[in-house]
Amino acid sequence: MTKALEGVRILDMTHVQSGPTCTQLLGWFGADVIKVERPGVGDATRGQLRDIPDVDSLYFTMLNHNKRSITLNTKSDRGREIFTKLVKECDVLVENFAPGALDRMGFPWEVIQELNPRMIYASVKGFGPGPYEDCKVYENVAQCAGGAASTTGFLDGPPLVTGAQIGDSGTGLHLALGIVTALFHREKSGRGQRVMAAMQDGVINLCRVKLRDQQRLEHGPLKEYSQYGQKIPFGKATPRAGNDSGGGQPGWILKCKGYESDPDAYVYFITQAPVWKNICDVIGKPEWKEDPEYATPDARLDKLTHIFETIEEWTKTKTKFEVMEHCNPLNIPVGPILSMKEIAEEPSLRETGTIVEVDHPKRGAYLTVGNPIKLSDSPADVVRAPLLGEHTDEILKDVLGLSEEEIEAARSESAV
Ligand code: CAO
Repeated sequence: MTKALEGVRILDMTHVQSGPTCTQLLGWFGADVIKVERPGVGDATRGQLRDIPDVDSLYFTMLNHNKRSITLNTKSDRGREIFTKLVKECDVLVENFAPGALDRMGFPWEVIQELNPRMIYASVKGFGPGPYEDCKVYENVAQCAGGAASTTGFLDGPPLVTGAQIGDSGTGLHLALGIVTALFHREKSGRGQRVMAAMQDGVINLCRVKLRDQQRLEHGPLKEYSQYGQKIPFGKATPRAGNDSGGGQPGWILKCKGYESDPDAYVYFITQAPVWKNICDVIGKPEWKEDPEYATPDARLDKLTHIFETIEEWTKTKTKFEVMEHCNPLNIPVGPILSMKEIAEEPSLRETGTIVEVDHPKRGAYLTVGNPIKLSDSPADVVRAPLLGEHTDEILKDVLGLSEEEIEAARSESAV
């Protein structure tokens, strides 16, 4: 069975997290991803957060599956020559260097376009054009500058960053969509184009509902936020909402049986309006079904804290999985707070290929996250990340047609 992106060749100049998540996705869809790394150094993450001495870190291996690695010094003359050939042979160039790095190497967009008019040149940068365009950016900077941190956390605490890597992996996803869209466009136009995804923009996109609330604030308090019922006045900006649901159906995180010793014995509970009567029955409050103080969503808005405290009295008598068992048949939307340990051990996630065990020649078996996007006719096989320069000779020979002598010359000049 052919893969969706088979035949598409990616010149992967990415490093750290945002860019590599993008090219890993393209690799899962079947593209030939050629990861270019500095000789002897490679992607900095190979050596970061190592759990086993002298073995590529999980940080690197979990972000670089389904790629081939070539080492190439793109700042040497011979290296630039080889890189120029690669530009001509590839369909997409992806990079997430600090602003201007590729220009300084001698490959601005204009040069790339001239070398290969069909080339799609895709970049992640921290910020788009404007006052911060020259800044280097990491995950948490993007979360802060994109509005996520100011709206995450509890009302009486400082801004909080989230564990979900919305700045890096989130922007990698955005960029991947931009690339396949540009590939689709190229089918009609015959030309490549420049694709840009700024991490700040990606986070703002994911925080869209918070900009919604910012504008709603001008017309009165945000009644679905717990602080409304707690009679805490709203300020000028969208506040931190704790565990409030963020949608039209109020929700909160509630303690379950064992919470005293298990930090993850909690459940997310949504008081969805259409199943309110079922909720009243299950928590032992049938009188709330007809009580005008509780019977309608509007009447409940100023009592959410009390309502969730009452529901919690019930959830505390059950494990998070028992809460699921009781609520799911009644169509009450609830979700267990799963620890990473529970996720790693969950059999159904192994079966769908969302959690995959991979074998690595130096580290042995490790777990990774497979492709979360499932295509029926193009299933993703997860292939271990390459060792540094593992495919240098193979790529120089098969993709560029270099002879043994030419490869040896490049090696003697430390270009590869
Ligand atoms: N051969 C020769 N030189 C190479 C090379 C190669 N194969 N690959 C990279 N280099 C050079 C680059 O040209 C650059 O050199 P100059 O500074 O002289 O132009 C240098 O290596 C390092 O690039 P960098 O500045 O991008 O790396 P950094 O570690 O200092 O910064 C980061 C890292 C992530 C802050 C920065 O790349 C960045 O802001 N990227 C854009 C935003 C982004 O993607 N951030 C998310 C990263 S994941 O958290």
